[in-house]
Amino acid sequence: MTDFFKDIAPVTYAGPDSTDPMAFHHYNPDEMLGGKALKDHLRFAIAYWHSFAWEGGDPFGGQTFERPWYPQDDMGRAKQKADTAFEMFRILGVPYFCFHDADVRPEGGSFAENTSRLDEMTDYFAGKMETTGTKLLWGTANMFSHRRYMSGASTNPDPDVFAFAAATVKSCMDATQKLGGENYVLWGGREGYETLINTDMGRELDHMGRFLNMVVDYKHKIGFKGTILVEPKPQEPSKHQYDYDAATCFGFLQKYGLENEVKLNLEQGHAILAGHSFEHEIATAAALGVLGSIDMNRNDYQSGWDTDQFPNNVPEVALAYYHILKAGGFDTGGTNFDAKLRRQSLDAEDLIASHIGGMDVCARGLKAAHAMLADGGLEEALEDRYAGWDTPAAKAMLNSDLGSIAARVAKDNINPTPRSGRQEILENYINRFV
Ligand code: XUL
Ligand code: CO
Repeated sequence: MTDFFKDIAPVTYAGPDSTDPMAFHHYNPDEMLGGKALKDHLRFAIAYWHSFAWEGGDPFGGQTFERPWYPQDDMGRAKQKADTAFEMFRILGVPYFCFHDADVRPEGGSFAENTSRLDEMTDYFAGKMETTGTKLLWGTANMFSHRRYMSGASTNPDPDVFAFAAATVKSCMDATQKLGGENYVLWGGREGYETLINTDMGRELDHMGRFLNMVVDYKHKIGFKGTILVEPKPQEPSKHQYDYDAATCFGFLQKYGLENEVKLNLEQGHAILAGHSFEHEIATAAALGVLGSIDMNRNDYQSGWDTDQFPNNVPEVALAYYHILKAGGFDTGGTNFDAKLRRQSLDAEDLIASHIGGMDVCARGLKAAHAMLADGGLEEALEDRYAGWDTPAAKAMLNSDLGSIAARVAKDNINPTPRSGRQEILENYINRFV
């Protein structure tokens, strides 16, 4: 036990009419929705990096938070940080967490020292996971903060950096496997370029493809049962990232023969940076068969940065879960709060309240999505809109050729009549549920 959260009691469900700011109003973990408990639909995870490792800095100023585990360069304080993290998981009743190696252990002087520190910390985690029941949604390697990665990890022009990155991913996959992680994530913040003037893009993509194949080979070698996930993002920190968005990632996976091995971890803020909506990215991944997991947050629409704020827009979240439910819900994936406090939110209470709000918004969105699907209004509209394709002539056309189609259009004098897309009517329909 730490005294960081002092007298903050475990958060319970108080219902929508409660005014208690430290209670859930919509997230009732055991409430059943379509034969499945809310907690099993949503599979919430807390991001270790934002809640415990990030110190409140922004590009114009450093640390604003004061935490008993700072400075984060000492193994004793790393354990104190872990004690606090597991305390928060317990208070919130969140079933999962996610971490990078660099979030949980201080940087060592060598790969060997990094690995032994990571091992020591994951042993420490294992004991805590055993007693609290908290599970690992995914593990990952931070291959973007240290200066060695400034020109990329697997895409670095220096093969020694490729080697260091490969060794690091191996150690992080081992750690994830040891803790029973359900997925392993690769986000390539530095896998891209600052300028094309000094970049051999074709070579870098080939190296990244080879690297990911090695990750998949290693997964099979160690019998890791989880899913390998790539997380798309168009830019920031790199000017351009190769894993730009879901569609770009799918093209990359296909080129390197990995489309049946690797799925996507989609993040709302990254979708916005790519000029998409979150539901666009989810629907794209679902259509391509690579929907894996989500990082839930929101961006400030005016700032143009990846501000990683906690979600608070129910209609947006509802459409995201609508597409997730339509695709059959999560398998190994879940809802990871890749979200951080604002740098003025200094208090322990802020850490808890931010997650309460995020979990409530997700629960409301999920319930709205489920109600829409149960009502079936959008599905009926879709069926009606595409009904013409159910006719034998339309089906046959897809197996025919331009010449025969042209002959049929001329012979039958086919002259299409435009029909309304009924967008406003459907938007009004959705508003009944959110
Ligand atoms: C960065 C981001 C990362 C990944 C994991 O924008 O989303 O935190 O989720 O490396
Ligand atoms: Co993320």
